[in-house]
Amino acid sequence: MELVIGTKRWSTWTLRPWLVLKRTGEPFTETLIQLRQQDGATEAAIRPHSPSGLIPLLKDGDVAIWDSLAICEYLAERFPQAKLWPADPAARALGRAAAAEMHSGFASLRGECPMALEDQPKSVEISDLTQANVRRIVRLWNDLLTRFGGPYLLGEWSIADAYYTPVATRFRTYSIHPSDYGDAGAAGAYAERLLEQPDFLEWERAAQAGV
Ligand SMILES: N[C@@H](CCC(=O)N[C@@H](CS)C(=O)NCC(=O)O)C(=O)O
Repeated sequence: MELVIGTKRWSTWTLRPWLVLKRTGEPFTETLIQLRQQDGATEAAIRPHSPSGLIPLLKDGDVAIWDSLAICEYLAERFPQAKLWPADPAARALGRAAAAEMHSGFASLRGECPMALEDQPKSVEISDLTQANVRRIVRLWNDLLTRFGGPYLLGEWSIADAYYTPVATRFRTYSIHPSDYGDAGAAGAYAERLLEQPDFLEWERAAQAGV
């Protein structure tokens, strides 16, 4: 398999399926596209790979999948032994709802606080809309951590945790403390846990080396 990814410092959408693919334990190659190049160079680099002009893109034999969530679902079906979703249908549905809410939502947080793994933590003023996004995420994390008992959203690590790992990096970079948004500690500890995962640390090391 080949996963087309973007600059590791900034690319949240390619980090997510990369984390999921790592969990399968299957061999894969990475093709790295430099994001934010001038004069359409990034678009030109992506086009030969992706019909949508966006990455990530997973190539597996003659199949090419061009969306992060579709890639994760494909991997969950292709490698059931990796248990990327829980066996229980209700837990799986809640995990899918959490991942889908991230995939289609939180535009204010995403726009105002882009992932920047090269940056030291800094204090920034965030808008009311972004604060509302953070409040909702903290609530969602708390609800699932309480329901399934942690340490991850559905108990065991799943695709839902891959979806929120970039959020944990944003909380760290922009000094957003879940305790300021109604968290008694579980959501903050969860965010730290995501950032301690060996696969994430591998990605982060590459990002901090300038990739
Ligand atoms: N909803 C898409 C979003 C993909 C996306 O926005 N990818 C960014 C990179 S993180 C991209 O390809 N940007 C193109 C560009 O920067 O020219 C997904 O989940 O795969």
